[in-house]
Amino acid sequence: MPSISQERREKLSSALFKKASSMIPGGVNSPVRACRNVHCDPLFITSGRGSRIFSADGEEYVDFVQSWGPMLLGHAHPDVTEAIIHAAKQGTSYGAPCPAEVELAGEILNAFPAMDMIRMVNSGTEATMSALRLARAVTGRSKIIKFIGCYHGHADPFLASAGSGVATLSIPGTPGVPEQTVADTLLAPYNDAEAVQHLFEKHPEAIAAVIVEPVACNMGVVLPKANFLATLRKLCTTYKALLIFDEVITGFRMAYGGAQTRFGIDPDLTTMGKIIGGGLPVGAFGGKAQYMRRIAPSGEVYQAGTLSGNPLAMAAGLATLRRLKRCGYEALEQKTEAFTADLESILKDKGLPVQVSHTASMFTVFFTESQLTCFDDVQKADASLFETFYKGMRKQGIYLAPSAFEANMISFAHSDEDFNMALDAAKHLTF
Ligand code: KE4
Repeated sequence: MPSISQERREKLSSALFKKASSMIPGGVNSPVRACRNVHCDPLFITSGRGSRIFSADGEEYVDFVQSWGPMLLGHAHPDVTEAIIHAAKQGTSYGAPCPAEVELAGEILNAFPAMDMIRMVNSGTEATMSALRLARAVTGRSKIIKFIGCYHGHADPFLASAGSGVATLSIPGTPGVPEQTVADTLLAPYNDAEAVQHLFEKHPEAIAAVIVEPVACNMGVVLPKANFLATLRKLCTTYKALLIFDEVITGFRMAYGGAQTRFGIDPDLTTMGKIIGGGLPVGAFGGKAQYMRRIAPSGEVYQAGTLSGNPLAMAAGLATLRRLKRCGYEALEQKTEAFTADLESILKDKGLPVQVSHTASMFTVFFTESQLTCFDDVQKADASLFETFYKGMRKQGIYLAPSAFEANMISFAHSDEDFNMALDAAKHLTF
């Protein structure tokens, strides 16, 4: 890999971006990839291996995005690629049940004891959209509570002050979503259980569900305060609403059993994605049998998908989970803790207002010394310092999330060399 200080070439990526922009809105197939709020062109990536990715310009980067979460084993893990190749040689889709769906369902349900049943879909958005429909059907109620700055995919009901892409692009809600659709979406600040209590007191029999990221990752990494999640559990039980844990990111990352196992909270429904597909398009929603049986065709709540349970995606997910079961999560968390502590002190030594929020194998660099409990707090972070940080690290071969409203991801493939390269790059930064 070229030396830290040598600037990376990006011309071919920029040429590709120009061409893409004439055919694909914003030149990307998902907004956050466009690097708009750090005012630079995105890199076009041609391959990945372990902790590294390789650009169309022939440059190598230490990758801390890891496809926004799925690649907890790192890129092109042989278990996963071999499983996909093997499955592909049999065919790619049957539109009929296949054994791998049963196996993957079993692996996930074994790891998440709060779930009795699960339905595979093709993205996190499909998972949360379907879980919401189920909660509304089960309770006969329409309103939902979500938290400002949390992101649950781009289904209409959730696009009211969402985090992630929408927050990065500072679009409060979005055109195209009818007023009446978000009229039933009640908002509360993350970590504010009192606000949730007030909403329940105001609408005691109208709230179908509370949906929450058990660790907020889409406003950057913001941890739940002690008792926040437990209080949500109590309130949902008291008011007969369903508690939905959106574990699209935290599932199999916070622990092999996700955040719910780590925090000891028993949600009624769980939504998943990313890691369970090993990099292929998979989402899932699951929960107590009494609810899940209401999903068609066992029940009357319609939900469907041509490629749900796709054999290649199931093979990739199965290979990933089976390998993860043998991985040391605690050791990875210790590496993350050590790396983020060093990164924070390097940046602080430059006199910057900075904190590196982290948990498990995720981290976000916030250029603010304010407390980090909710979306208003993270808004105080200095965007221009973040841009300088992002660009300076990328020039030195360190590929970070191009937004302070995202979580950077560390995989089991990241080595001490990777961490040291990132720390050296940070040392070379000038602000
Ligand atoms: P997808 O539809 O993108 O598979 O999942 C939506 C989703 C649902 N819930 C949570 C907690 C999520 O984080 C996501 C998607 N995450 C973003 C990044 N934070 C995906 C990246 C992107 O939008 O390109």
